[in-house]
Amino acid sequence: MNTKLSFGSKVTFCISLAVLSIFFLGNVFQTVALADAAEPWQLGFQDPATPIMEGIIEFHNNLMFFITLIAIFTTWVLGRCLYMYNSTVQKESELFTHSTPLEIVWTIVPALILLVIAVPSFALLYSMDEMIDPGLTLKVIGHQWYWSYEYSDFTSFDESNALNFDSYMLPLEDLSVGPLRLLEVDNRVILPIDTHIRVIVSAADVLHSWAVPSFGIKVDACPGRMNHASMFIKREGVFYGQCSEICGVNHGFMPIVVRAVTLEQYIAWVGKKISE
Ligand SMILES: [Cu+2]
Repeated sequence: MNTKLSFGSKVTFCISLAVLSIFFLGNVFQTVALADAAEPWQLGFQDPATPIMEGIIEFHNNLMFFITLIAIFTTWVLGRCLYMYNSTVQKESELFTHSTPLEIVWTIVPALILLVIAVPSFALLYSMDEMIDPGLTLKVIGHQWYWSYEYSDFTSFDESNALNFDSYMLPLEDLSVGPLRLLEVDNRVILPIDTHIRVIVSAADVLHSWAVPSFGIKVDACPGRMNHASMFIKREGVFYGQCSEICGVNHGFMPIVVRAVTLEQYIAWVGKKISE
């Protein structure tokens, strides 16, 4: 084989470059969401608001490194094979059929890559399951087709007034300029920042899923079963999510809106709510 760059090498090089650029496009041209909500043609993640979501994005970026390397390498190998195993290029067949050193290499290397990936993956997985001494509990119940929320920690002094409410999507005719279509609700969930929060999720009728991308939270709401998750919101803001389990005709119309406020504002809100 001559050392000059052959036509096949150029083709495989171009294909590798194309694959590489596709992988990079997804990361470089990340769209910046105006609110903490999904936006049309969004390619990247929404800005994280919890340490868990930060971890998820970090892990995603780590994986992208390996994925890019593997994609380029396998595309190159495939391209070379397609080109070289061709009677016009190679008249005479090579005689070897096995290569023990090569087989050892292509077993060990992927195993090592998996090992390198597994360590941060498990660390993240277990940290997501961790329940760190929650300061308050939010109970989320999915209904066809709205969410209801209970703040089980709070009742009025005579226990006649509990803090719970339903949260419906704002219909189109009630929307003014500003609120997001199909994402805004009549009653937002109010939660404090810098507090360990336990979220308990269940459903009253069919499967739903309570998901807020900026929090890195997606918990299935199963009838007759309590699922839980913990979160720690790091910044104030309004965070949008949607039901993420096909649950019937209005599945797309049961959004989630969480407003994260300071602890003082939160306490004031709770006081106002239970005295209503
Ligand atoms: Cu649902």
